[in-house]
Amino acid sequence: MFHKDRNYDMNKGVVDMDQEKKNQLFHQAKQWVMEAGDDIRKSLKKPFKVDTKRDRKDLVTEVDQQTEKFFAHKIKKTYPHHQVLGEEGFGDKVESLDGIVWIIDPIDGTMNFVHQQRNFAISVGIYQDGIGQIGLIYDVMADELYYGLKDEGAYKNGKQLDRLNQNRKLEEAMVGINSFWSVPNRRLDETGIHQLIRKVRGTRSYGSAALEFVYVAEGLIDAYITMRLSPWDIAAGVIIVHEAGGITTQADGSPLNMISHNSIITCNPAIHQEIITQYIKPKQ
Ligand code: 2AM
Ligand code: CA
Repeated sequence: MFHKDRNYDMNKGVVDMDQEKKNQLFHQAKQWVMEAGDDIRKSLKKPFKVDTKRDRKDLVTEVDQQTEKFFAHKIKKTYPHHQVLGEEGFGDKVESLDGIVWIIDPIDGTMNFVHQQRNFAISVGIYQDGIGQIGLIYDVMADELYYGLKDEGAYKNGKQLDRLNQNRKLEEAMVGINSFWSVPNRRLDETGIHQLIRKVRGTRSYGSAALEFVYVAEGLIDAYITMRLSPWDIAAGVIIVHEAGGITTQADGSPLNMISHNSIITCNPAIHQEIITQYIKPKQ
């Protein structure tokens, strides 16, 4: 079926997103992200309501909800045939990535938002038929906008990110991990990760998956390894990391599945295989 947002080739089926359409979508998405960031900064000037979701560590605030509603409303009004997959559930029940899907985390790093009022980000990934086209991650308090456009590179505040060290050795690497690895894990053997911690130069834990992805893209850390992330935690990040020359896979090296959970490693390609084969091991 012909679709007005896509280039259609009778032999190959759907091909790349039309360039003009992609530019237009990017500028629109960027404008909404900046507007949402402004609103979030304003919301920090007055008290806001904090609730828990699955457990006492899983936080949500009215600001998360308002921000997602803002995006869902704008997208639906401007692009009624696009789907929205958002963490707080104000989008659609997305069961397939056919067509254009906006995958949104209104605030990634909600615990940082609540406790620190910084180190959180808005994350917006735009996919067409399952292929990442545009990723935006906005560090709201630092006013740093990272974005990646398929086949056009990754950028931070307009400056291209293309300096991943191709000779990075594991001994010199900085790795983003979180404290889940310091307690027993059901699926993966944490002792492998403990050996990795001894091997690398240093570890960091920032509490926002989206920010850890862009730090990999920027080369501030060389890998980020974490368990069971949702599509909205990674959708924009995988595009930005890829466009910066990095790689993201499931922790066992298999390809990502963008409509379910993934344990992931996003990484400088120079150390990706070594980490997976030497240090990430399924539980016996
Ligand atoms: P969130 O802030 O949008 O919930 C924290 O280590 C990072 O992991 C954050 O990016 C957080 O996203 C994400 N995350 C995903 N699932 C989580 C969970 N069950 N508990 C805490 N953080 C989770
Ligand atoms: Ca969130």
